[in-house]
Amino acid sequence: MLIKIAKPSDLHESDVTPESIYLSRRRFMGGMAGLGAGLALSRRVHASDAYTDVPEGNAPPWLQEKISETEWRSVTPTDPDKDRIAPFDDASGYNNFFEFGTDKRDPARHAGSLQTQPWSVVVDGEVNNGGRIALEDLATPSQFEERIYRLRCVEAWSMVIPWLGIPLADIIRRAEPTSNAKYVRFETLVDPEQMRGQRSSFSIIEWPYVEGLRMDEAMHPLTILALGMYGRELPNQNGAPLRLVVPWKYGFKSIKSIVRISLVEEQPLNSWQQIAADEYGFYANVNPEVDHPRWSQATERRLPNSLFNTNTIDTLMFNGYADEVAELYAGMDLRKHY
Ligand SMILES: Nc1nc2c(c(=O)[nH]1)N[C@H]1C(S)=C(S)[C@@H](COP(=O)(O)O)O[C@H]1N2
Ligand SMILES: [Mo]
Repeated sequence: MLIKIAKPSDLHESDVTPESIYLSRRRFMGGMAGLGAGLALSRRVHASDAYTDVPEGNAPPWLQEKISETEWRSVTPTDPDKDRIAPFDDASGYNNFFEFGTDKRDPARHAGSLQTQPWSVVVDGEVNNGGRIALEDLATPSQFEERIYRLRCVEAWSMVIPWLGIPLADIIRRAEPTSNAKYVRFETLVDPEQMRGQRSSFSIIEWPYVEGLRMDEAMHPLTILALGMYGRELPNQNGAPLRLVVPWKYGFKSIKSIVRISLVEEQPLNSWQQIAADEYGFYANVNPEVDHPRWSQATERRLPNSLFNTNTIDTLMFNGYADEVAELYAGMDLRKHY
């Protein structure tokens, strides 16, 4: 399998970022190599050019420590022109998170009410080692990695976002799946008191928001559970404290604020498929050749953009990750399994 996993000393970030960001970022990673650099350093990162306008987070100490020990292991987008990291303001201000409303600005406005500490996740189903696990216990056995990925929404806009997280495969292995485990099913929190979108009586989603992956997709090294982005913990509107990131699939697969991970035998019915199965499938692989019934998927609007420059670029097969993931779908009719 061809995965471009860089060593911490082998930086490719100049490929994806303006030079000022690259330089300050290199300082950050240099410090990381020494480890023990700890919290003071991660504070400095926030203040550096790398992440200007990234507000200070409020992560618990264990998470700050894990973030400060992050390893550089990115599968980077490679087009130096188009694949620039989106400003934090765009990544945290233009969101889909229907639990907080349907407007792109609703999540940033209203997700502050979400209580993310303490947090626990139920791991259950076809496993020998399940149970309710505190987020800290779920995440700390794994090495944190930074992954700069494209995120391509089914609505035909996209961004490049630097995530911090752990391979989903780590969590699955520790759960010790039985031989009946064929899929992984995820659920988001349900709490109408904290999530005002769930109080609305005309919501099209039947809560909880549900997503699913085939086992080999879930175990794929590109698939991560993110706990942070831009060198800090996740803002609530991006799915704090724990969200899935599957970069070769449409954004709706990357379920936010996860409270349950179930290993199951049957293919899960994900929320968007439940709403409109003729428009949104289970696989949802980014595919410029298979249009949405109501719009083309051949191009995308890459953020940041403006009224004067829509910054329209070609959409790539599997969102540009075909070398890594195409073999998962060998022999499948991707028009049928959209
Ligand atoms: N629970 C939940 N997860 C969700 C959504 C949602 O409405 N609820 N929206 C999805 C969609 S459509 C997209 S494009 C991405 C957006 O992630 P971002 O806001 O971090 O860019 O989150 C996905 N995860
Ligand atoms: Mo989306």
